[in-house]
Amino acid sequence: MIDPLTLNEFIVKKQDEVQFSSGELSQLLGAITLASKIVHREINKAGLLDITGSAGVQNIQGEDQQKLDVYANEKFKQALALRGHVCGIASEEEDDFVSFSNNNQSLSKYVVAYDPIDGSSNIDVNIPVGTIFSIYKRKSSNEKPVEISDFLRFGREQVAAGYVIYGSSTMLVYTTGQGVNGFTFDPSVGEFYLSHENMRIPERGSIYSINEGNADKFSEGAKCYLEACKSGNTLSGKPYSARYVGSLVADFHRNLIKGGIFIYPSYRGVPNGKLRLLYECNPLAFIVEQAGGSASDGNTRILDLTMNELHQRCPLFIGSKEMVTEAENLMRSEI
Ligand code: P6P
Repeated sequence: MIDPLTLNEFIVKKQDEVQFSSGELSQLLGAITLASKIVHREINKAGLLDITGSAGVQNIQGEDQQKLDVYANEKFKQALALRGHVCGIASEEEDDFVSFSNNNQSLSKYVVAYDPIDGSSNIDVNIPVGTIFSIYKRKSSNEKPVEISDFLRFGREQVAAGYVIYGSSTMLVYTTGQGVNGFTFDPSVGEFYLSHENMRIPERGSIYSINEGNADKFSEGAKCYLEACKSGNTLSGKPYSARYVGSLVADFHRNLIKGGIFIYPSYRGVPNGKLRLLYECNPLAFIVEQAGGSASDGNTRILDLTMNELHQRCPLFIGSKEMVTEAENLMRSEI
């Protein structure tokens, strides 16, 4: 049996389909996969190393940074600074964007936004976590260092997006606008191999993912939708199954494969929801649309939302197209 394609072999094979030059995408994804292999190694030893738990500092979101958040952030930043045609990055763990100005990096064409470890508080309890990344071509002149305007973009301008899920196996899933493909890491070889070619999300599923612990603070529309999921007053005519890991990449990945909807709505006290537009919602929205699904904030397509600040939050309804439409309609009907 022939080995499946490695990530690099796949990129070369698909080279004429993407808007990157021959080596750029390989090097960009090469930097990301290098850092993800290092993070994979540390996560898999988390219980044996003093690398879990709080780092004793908070990020700009006011969230306790976990030691692995800080470690992973540095690894992705180093890899992208040294190898990736990148003039600057934005990260959940950085207050502001970071400009790479050494050895002509500032002239590079791409900017990358990433959440180095999403759901990191789950590491201590062995629940899957993930890295999410988003790639844009810079807008500003490459005669000057990168600017904030290179990051405050519409999600529809992304040239690539992806995530790594550190779960029962470690997988990289990405899109360049030509469909979605998944690669599974073989640690014995140190390679990502094509395992999920041309991923498509089912038009409809029977899984809803939402933190019902916040239900008493939900809008009437959200409460109505929740009731419909439980009573079976849904498209499928029967109750949905509740699945909520509390790790966005894990919930998203399961729904991408099985069909379903993930919702992090706005609710009393959390007017814009919790998830960040730049390095969580936009990349996953690009992926889900490329896989035939949809993503909105309950009203507007995520990829069309205007971004006014780097760590801007937005509500997120993402998954099977028919289920997202159903949720939007039910929630509007009760407003
Ligand atoms: P809650 C993890 O902290 C995270 O950012 C996402 O990975 C996850 O979907 C969400 O927050 C969970 O938030 O409020 O339900 O605990």
